[in-house]
Amino acid sequence: MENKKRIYSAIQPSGTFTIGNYFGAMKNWVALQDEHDCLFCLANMHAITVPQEPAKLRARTYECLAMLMAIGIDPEKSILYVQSQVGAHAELSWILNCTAYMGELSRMTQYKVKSGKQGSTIRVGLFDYPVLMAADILLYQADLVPVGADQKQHVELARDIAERFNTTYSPTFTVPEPFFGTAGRRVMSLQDPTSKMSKSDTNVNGFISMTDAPNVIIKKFKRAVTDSETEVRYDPETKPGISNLMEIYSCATDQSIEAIETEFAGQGYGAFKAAVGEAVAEALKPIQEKYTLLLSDKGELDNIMKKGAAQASRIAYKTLAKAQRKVGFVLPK
Ligand code: ATP
Ligand code: LTN
Repeated sequence: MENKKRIYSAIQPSGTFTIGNYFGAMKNWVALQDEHDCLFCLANMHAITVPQEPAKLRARTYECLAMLMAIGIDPEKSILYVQSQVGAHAELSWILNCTAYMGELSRMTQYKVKSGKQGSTIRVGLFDYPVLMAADILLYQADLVPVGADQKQHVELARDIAERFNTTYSPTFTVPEPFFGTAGRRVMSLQDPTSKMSKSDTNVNGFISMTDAPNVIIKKFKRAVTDSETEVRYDPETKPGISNLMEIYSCATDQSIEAIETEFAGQGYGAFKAAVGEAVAEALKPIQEKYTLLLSDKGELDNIMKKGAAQASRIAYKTLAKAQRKVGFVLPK
């Protein structure tokens, strides 16, 4: 019990989760729950770094909570909570803002990509987002942070901030390590296999949402962009589209890439795309059934949030007080 590693991860309730989120991040979380001390957070404070409709953000917070439970996150085993319900995140962020450098934040790829699209109305929060993320992780003294490949740079920044703080004052924070699952580290868009599948993509054919109906899933895979060859062969460099579909099929069926190449040898893309669509629809079916049931009881979801926030607060405020003391704040006596 004492030696269990602490795991921390979070996901933004900024849209309906996709199979990219599921295979790249959330599915790994489920497997980690039994062996580790886990905290999972719905990062709604991160979500407002880009404009959100308040009513939608509120509704999605419930939906995302229900989805996390539907895929197997068990609030009896893990601490599952909503970020804005634990005030320590905002408070530690401020202290870490006074530790982080403008230069290192300016180098974050995600900021460069997202800000490029927004021009002068870009929010300060979007620039500062990696500091809030560092606060999330460091508040809980996390050892491991399971994320998709796109978040690696942010976890590395959290390490740098932790090390700098520890050196400037004295050891305060555990220095976290990023942690990647094996398959599905980066699920790509079905319409542009060189960019990642994203829940906020304006082209709905680019992603498979966790709540898409089976016929929609099958249709989206049929339309997936591939190359002009016909051979089902894994080669992300020259065949990114088909390789992406092979990874998705591998995640949905737990088969190896080699086994898939053998299974579909000589069959062409049409049959393979249909098989991927069916496998994904099949894998999502039991999750969708649980999700509908969980979402029908908002009162119970409120109770789960409340319990999670209380559990998370106990850990977070202890770390916050430690950091406040280190920087020279007088704590209320
Ligand atoms: P948005 O479109 O709003 O930027 P997103 O779909 O990229 O969102 P996030 O909320 O930023 O998702 O990410 C949640 C988790 O899912 C992170 O750990 C991230 O690394 C992972 N993730 C997101 N998209 C993918 C993907 N296409 N492949 C693998 N992992 C992913
Ligand atoms: N920024 C992440 C979500 C996130 C997170 C975190 C992940 C917020 N805080 C702490 C790991 C640890 C994202 O958008 N994927």
